[in-house]
Amino acid sequence: MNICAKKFNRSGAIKNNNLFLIEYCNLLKSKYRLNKRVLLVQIPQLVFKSFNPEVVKKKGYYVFPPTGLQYLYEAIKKRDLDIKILDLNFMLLKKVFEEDFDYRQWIDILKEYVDDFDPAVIGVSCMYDLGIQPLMEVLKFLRQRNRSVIITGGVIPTYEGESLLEQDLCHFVIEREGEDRINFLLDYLTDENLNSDPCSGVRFKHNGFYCETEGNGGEVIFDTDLIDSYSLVNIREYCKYGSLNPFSRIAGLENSPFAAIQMNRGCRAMCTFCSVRDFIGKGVRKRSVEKILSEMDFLINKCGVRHFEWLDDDLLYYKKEFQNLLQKIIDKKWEITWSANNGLIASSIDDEMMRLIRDSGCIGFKIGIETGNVEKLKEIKKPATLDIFRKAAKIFEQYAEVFIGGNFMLGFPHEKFYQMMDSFRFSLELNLDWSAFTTCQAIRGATAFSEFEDHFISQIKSEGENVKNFIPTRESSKGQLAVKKEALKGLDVFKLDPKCEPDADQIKEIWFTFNLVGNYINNKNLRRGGNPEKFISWVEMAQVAYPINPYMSLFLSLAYIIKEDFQKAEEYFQKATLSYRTDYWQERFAAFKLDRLMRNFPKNKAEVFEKIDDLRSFFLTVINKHSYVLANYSSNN
Ligand code: B12
Ligand code: SF4
Repeated sequence: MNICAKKFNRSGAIKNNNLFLIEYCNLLKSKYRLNKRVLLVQIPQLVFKSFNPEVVKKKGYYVFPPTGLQYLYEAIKKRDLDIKILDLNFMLLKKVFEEDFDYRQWIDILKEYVDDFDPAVIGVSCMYDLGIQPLMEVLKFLRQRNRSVIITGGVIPTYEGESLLEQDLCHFVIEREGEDRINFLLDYLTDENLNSDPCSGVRFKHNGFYCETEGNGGEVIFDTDLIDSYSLVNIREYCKYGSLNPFSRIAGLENSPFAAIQMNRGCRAMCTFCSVRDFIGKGVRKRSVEKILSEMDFLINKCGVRHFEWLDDDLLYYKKEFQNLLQKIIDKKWEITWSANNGLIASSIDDEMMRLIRDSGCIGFKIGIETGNVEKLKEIKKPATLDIFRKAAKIFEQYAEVFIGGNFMLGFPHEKFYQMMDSFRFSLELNLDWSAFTTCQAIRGATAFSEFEDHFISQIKSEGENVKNFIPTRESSKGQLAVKKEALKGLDVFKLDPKCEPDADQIKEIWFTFNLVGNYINNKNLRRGGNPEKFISWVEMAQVAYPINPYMSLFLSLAYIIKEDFQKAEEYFQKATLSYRTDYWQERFAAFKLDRLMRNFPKNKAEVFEKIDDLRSFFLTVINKHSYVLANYSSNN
């Protein structure tokens, strides 16, 4: 069998004979006297720096089931092993929710679990930068405990494997998709050799050498269902302690279970700021419609699931199959809802697709737009043009029941202010239900950030201390921005030099202004003919994560006046009044003329429209004035 290992590190140490894998596994086997117990661990998905137990009580944190680990379980369940999944994120939220547990002691949950189960092999998953801190804490604890073989996988270990091995934080790093690789490794780590195909991408350090196995690329034939794995994941309970995103809360099923589901792996595109192509490989692999339907059937009829969230990066790629799936969902009359917050590709949406999307229970989705600047759109290799988005937005107008948001990013490498303004103006033009602006984050494996190696190394060295959130106000538990004094704020951001490249602090202020003006003052659902229900359901759900944000309360109050629910309107007005008393919010409200609105608060629907119209025309005048200046720069014009 061709099992060889090759050099993979930058420092030049080489071992290119895969017998070292066998040698290393034998060494570990004798050292740890391996039993048959395997534990797969999902780390917390929350940011401890801004953790707020009150938000837990309102189910404001993410509680995604450990889908990646469930796929691993399905791949290795045929082995003679006793396998368990520990979702530390779920356990932590549950304990805080039920027992007033001190969240800082979360590692104790793991301690207790491993002491009890005493697994021989522990696999730990980490999917993004914000997980670096908990990942390091988990690995340090497990290595100090020194009773198990530690394997780590997912996005961060894939790109930071060398560093994790160098610090002796684990025995193996498994890169990219894990199913085939973990089977290949278990052939040598356990006494049961199932002759799995050798795969590349299993890394380890042996006798001072960094080794990586060789074999096939580990691209998984992706057509399994996750039914058995749900015996290890109590999906019924997830909805009690958090949410997947505002959609899972909007579904209006307070205590009905939700689940995550996947049809395809990979994406047709290769956007420069995204790592999907590098991580999953070229092309898109799909699961059969039958497998997906049987998984859904099980989740609906055996676990009571009422809402599904698609995890796909390119859900619409297999258009015919997806439409077939949607039609079958309609025929089954399951009366479920679904959403796709991760984003759909606009060019695949036509009228027929939208009809099926709506009729099969979709309550909402996002489309990836990222930028409204023509040159940036080309530069980032987004598979779209502004006209494709315009065409899609036109179709969306006919499907007002579905909540449709656009994803935009601010602060691409070398992005100039006029390009950000193009995005903002385009978001106003498209007039979707929501424009989700986030700040661009350097992510591993994306070509746009190939020169960010030092930044990534510093994140690992600082054990995740300096990792920033992609929504700036999520960095503090009070939901407030902390930026340097010189950054222009409020309307002044429009005075920025069009050619300047705003720094990180300035981008946060631009984000604040775009979000407030675009999604609140200019929201189409707060205008005549709009649907205030949509605004209310989205913002009420989003507010769970920002309980003391006064502008959310203020605009919710206005939306309830439009709905003529004056009691609710008053409640939100009081809430806004209470939290707006701080210097921080008074300054912010004054900057957007919201203080005046608070003082002369509208009493009825007509007054709300009138006052919001006034505000809107004031802001549009400011924006248009600057658009005139920007016209000299932007290739959009
Ligand atoms: C659901 C999701 C989340 C969930 C949490 C998921 C989790 N389990 O932790 C939430 C909503 C919290 C989340 C948040 C973020 N996410 Co996210 N998220 C996803 C999403 C859509 C699905 C993940 C998933 O379940 N995939 C399906 C399973 C089957 O695949 P998998 O998890 O990759 O698992 C496989 C392998 O990774 C590997 N593996 C994983 N773990 C382990 C462990 C071991 C031991 C082994 C051997 C193998 C292994 O084997 C698995 C089976 O093949 C992915 C995109 C995608 N489609 O995958 C993005 C993705 C992971 N997120 C990403 C990012 C950037 C984020 C954010 C930082 C920002 C953002 N813009 O979304 C935030 C920050 C979170 C925060 N706390 O504020 C990026 C990561 C890219 C990168 N290079 O860093 C991705 C890839 C999206 C993208 N296209 O850019 N996310
Ligand atoms: S379309 Fe989305 S998932 Fe696909 S490469 Fe671009 S950003 Fe990534």
